[in-house]
Amino acid sequence: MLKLYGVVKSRAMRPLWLLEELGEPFEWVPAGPQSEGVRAVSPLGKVPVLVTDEGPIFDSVAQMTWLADRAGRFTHPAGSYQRARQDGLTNTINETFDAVLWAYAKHSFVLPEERRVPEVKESLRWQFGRYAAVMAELIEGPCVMGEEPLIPDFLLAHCCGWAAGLKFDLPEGLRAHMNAMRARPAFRRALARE
Ligand SMILES: N[C@@H](CCC(=O)N[C@@H](CS)C(=O)NCC(=O)O)C(=O)O
Repeated sequence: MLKLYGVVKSRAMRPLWLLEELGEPFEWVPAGPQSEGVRAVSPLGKVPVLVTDEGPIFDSVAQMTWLADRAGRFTHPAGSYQRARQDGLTNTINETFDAVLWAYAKHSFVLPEERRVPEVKESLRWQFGRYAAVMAELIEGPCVMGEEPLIPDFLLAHCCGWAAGLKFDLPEGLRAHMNAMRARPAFRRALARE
């Protein structure tokens, strides 16, 4: 059986949510970054780690992609033009949302205090605002690529929840998308995990 290591308040929420959407049986192993349990399955010590019969998979987007491809759900088929567009959106969200939020977190509390540059945070907040405005325009509606949610929808909704927690401004289009995604029963089930 699949085993997912992580904590709800981390990027582990992404594969956790997708597993709930898919109704796939899995074992949830609540374990924080750099904990002994996580380091036993990942040399990076980062969460999430998805342990499969064939070995561990690192990185939340790789895990979501693998789960979606296997199930043939929440994704366009690999090799299709639509999949290339989908991957373009996924990678763009990673680059413009995840990377900016992560840099903000690193300079807030992740890095050792003497390595933090708090001055960069205002610039990151500004960058996020610019990217958010563009992303809001890219949403075809109600989901990123039309009617049905795909991997970039889960990623975007997760990043927007993260941003909202940091009191970043979210354009109305992104807030509406996030709220609609978070109203899904699978999200509520994932959130209820310890
Ligand atoms: N790109 C990776 C990033 C994983 C990551 O940095 N996870 C954070 C928690 S959300 C972590 O484990 N941080 C601890 C560390 O960097 O040592 C993913 O999407 O899974």
